[in-house]
Amino acid sequence: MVQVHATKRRDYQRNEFDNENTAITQRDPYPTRLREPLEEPWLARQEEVIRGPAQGPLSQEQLESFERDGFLFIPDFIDSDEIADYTRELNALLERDDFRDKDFTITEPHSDEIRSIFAVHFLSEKFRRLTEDPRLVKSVEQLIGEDVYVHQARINYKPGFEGKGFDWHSDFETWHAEDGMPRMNAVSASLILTDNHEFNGPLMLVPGSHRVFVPCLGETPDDNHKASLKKQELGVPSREVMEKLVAEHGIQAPKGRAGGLLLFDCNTLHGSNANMSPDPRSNIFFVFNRRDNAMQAPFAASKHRPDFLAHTPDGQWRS
Ligand code: 6CS
Ligand code: FE
Repeated sequence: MVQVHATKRRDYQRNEFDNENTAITQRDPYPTRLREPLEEPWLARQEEVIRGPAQGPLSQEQLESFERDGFLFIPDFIDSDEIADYTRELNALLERDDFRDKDFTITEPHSDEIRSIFAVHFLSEKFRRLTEDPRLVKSVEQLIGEDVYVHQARINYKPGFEGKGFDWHSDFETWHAEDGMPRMNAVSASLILTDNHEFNGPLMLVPGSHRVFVPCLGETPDDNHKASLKKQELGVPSREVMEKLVAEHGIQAPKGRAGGLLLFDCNTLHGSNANMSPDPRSNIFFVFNRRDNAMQAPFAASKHRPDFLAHTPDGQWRS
């Protein structure tokens, strides 16, 4: 158990909850959104990285690669007919004028180009069926264990020239702080529908960073998601910590043809550059969580984010 220095305990205990829904003395192994830094630059991850059955679509070598790096790129996961089919469905959602001014549709910071549409498995039967595809679900279950559900789904549509980047972050840090995800038992599956090359803002990841939790500074303001989904400025590691982790692990940006699948651990640090190329970078992004890791009270925010961002195991959602 990491000792939190007495001088910091006040801040650390700030994450304790004294409302009737949450144990008074809930201890949080992953304190974040602090008023001042802890002594340590990061804390140790407490959960195993791989928690599922060895048998399934992923080979032993692929499992070892995910365990080591915190991510795994699988080329040609779906074929060209499926790519065309899902691309048509993605564009059909992008063209829905009635979605444009809804809260689940996020536009770019300085234009009304659509950047993301959330809860797409509730908006599209085709995408809902994709979340049940055994090639995907069985792979995910080998990583986080069986009995999973979709915690979050989105289309990331990084338009040519306009698509802005995402600052370095751990998804788990946000999901823990603002949605109440207790443990690191979730994995993101990003199905790339356009070629991801070096110029259209491919995802960059710090291999091995999934093994440490980086507490971030800055208390969570109400409705933080309204800004963070456009440009995340809170819940991002300090440059000093990023320098240390990148010096130790480097940066990798899996690139590949449309149809590839990128699986990455909920806590692997990642970000992406702006898309300065003419080519869009579109992907479908499903986050699978273990049912026994369903959301609790937020660990570092005053209230939950809207339910298009964090679903419950059997939850329904209406646009
Ligand atoms: O806040 C979230 O839930 C989303 N934000 C980012 C930058 N990545 C993960 C997630 O989709
Ligand atoms: Fe992210």
